[in-house]
Amino acid sequence: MEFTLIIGNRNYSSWSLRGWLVMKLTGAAFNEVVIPLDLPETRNAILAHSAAAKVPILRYGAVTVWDTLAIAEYLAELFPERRLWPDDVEARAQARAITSEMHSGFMNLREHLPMDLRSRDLGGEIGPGVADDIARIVALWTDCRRRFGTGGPFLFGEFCIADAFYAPVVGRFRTYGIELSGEAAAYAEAVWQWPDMQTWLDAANDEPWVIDNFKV
Ligand SMILES: N[C@@H](CCC(=O)N[C@@H](CS)C(=O)NCC(=O)O)C(=O)O
Repeated sequence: MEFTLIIGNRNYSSWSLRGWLVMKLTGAAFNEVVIPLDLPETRNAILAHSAAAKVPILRYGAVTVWDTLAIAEYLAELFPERRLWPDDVEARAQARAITSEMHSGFMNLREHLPMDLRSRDLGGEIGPGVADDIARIVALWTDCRRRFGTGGPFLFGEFCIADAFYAPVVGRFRTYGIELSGEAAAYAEAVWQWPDMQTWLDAANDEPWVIDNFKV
């Protein structure tokens, strides 16, 4: 059986980036199917794989898993030896909490600073809601690094699902010129330099599609 991950454009699809980084953490080979977003044929192309009409989607034999958090949990169960969540129960609870917070929150950031990995100086609107989201994320990163990050440069030491979920935020901070300092700056740099992130960024740079004002 083979894994197939269906994703959107690498430059714009933040959920696809998260799912893909988690898939890479498993070390398993997988096929990638890219469906360009925001085109007249996009919806039907995604519907051919999942009635939820969103990417990413993971297929493995008879199993189809849609929604990034469900994909991450499924892969964590299939590959326990790869420790996709932190080993320590307290660290794991914190990792799940911040991953869930990303999955269901930060709506202002997502609305006003959409992911556009290869663009710079876009000057998105940093209103009070966006500023609150940024402050919350910086506080989370700093807290995780101080309490759980001794074993490496990531939130819980080694790169895990929580880092995959915040990787698009690292991209947004670059795109919109959000200045970071201290632990948050060092953490963002470590995520940016993560080899799988660099692979994704190179592919995003090479994509032909341009979408104005993509909002996810
Ligand atoms: N809650 C979903 C959100 C997925 C999502 O919103 N995906 C966007 C792309 S990043 C999408 O598929 N949009 C469909 C479209 O634009 O037609 C998840 O966690 O996977």
